[in-house]
Amino acid sequence: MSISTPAYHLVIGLGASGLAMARYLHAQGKNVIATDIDATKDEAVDTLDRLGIETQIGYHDQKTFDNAQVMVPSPGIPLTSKYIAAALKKGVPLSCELDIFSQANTRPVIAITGTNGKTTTTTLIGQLLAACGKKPFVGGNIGTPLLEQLMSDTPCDIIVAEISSFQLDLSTSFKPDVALLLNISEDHLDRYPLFSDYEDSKWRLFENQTETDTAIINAAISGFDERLKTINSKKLAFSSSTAMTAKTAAQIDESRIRIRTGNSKIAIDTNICPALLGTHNHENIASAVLACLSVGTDIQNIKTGLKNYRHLPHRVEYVADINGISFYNDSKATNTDAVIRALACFDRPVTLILGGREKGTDFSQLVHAIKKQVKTIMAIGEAKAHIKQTFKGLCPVIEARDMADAVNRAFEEAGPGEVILLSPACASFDIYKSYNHRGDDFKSLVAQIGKKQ
Ligand code: UMA
Repeated sequence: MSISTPAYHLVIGLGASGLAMARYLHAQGKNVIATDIDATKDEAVDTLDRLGIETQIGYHDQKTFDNAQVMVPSPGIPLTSKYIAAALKKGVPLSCELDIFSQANTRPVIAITGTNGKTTTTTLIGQLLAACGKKPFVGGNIGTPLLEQLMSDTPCDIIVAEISSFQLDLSTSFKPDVALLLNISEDHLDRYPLFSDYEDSKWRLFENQTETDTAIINAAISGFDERLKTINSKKLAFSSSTAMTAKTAAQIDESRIRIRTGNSKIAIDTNICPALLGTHNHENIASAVLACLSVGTDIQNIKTGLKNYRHLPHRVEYVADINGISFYNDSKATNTDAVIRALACFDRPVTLILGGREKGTDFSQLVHAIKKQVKTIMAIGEAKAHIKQTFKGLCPVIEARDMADAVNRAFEEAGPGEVILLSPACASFDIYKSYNHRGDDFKSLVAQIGKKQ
């Protein structure tokens, strides 16, 4: 880069989000430089080369950061990155995918955040809106960057966006028409110094909303009443655990979800959607129905959509029954709260495969659920010694060599009528490329056992 380089946007990170940002900004006539610390980003570099976008790959150059007109980091890159922090000190401003999207988007947006269930709820809302005759674009943290919608010709009349705390940290102008906060529990404590920092980040989803917008919030979230006072939009609460109040728009009990909209009352059977088991999923259904009603869709079409819902893999996904033992893949459970929710789906003894790369995980939060339901723990990955140390007094903890060893030994340990559940409470990156990769490995190992029987 020479001194005479014209003003440029610096896109930092060339994963899904960064690549979409670089392509979009370039298409808008911006001068773009893209950088990624990883030298193996060949595919992304090829794409950008073809567009004539300059790349700096395998390193970050502080001068490139300091001289940028604007830095646009990918959500996975913390602002404490030494390059970003130094450039911020020099006054280089930030932008992000959410804000760039918000400036250009003209369609209504339903945004979903929460520690757990956001991908399920996002997918569910997408399917329910489609059942109501809408043409939703489903994207964001779920996998397809929101900017892809702006670059696409596919007909779309509403955006359904899964939003992470990392994305909210970077954004200043995101203003969803309907915003859902499903729950908040400990996660990402490797990135946030305090749990309250993570909580603050999640509540920022409502920051720019006005009275014409809608906020849909789980009333059981700690600090609910206080936080509500800071929100300007119309508030709809849902809950499976707190008593019904004037603010409650959906109340969930074992058999029914009761919805109040204006003067009308709607009851939905909790068994309406066989793929979504457990109270946490009934909360997801309640919030999704409220979101769809908020954008003017019809309850009969929503109910049809619920009956036909196709569930996502890797979320308490039924895999197989072999010799009376049921296998479930919950590889997406990368924190303790998700494991507690998964265990709550079963009333049978569970052999639990737990472990991977820790994210500041406090395993002791699992003690109660493990005492209640888990027969044996198969500990895997980097966390296995920590897991053994935490749970050895509660149930047998076997340190498995790898996933294959864990699955085979779990099959030896479990008996007919029992469950083998992969629900790791950890990230996958110690062994796998992603939670999908880990879940697929689990499923293929189960298939191998099935073939041998
Ligand atoms: N990188 C650098 N410099 C650094 C650090 C990283 O260049 O100092 C590079 C890496 O080499 C890599 C790129 O940055 O090439 C990765 O960026 P990223 O982590 O933001 O990943 P993306 O592929 O762009 O995916 C992101 C979201 N990832 C994260 O927030 C960590 C995806 O969510 C999201 O689907 C995607 O944008 C599209 O919006 C994933 C996720 O794990 C599923 N999210 C977390 C979660 O759900 O818990 C928040």
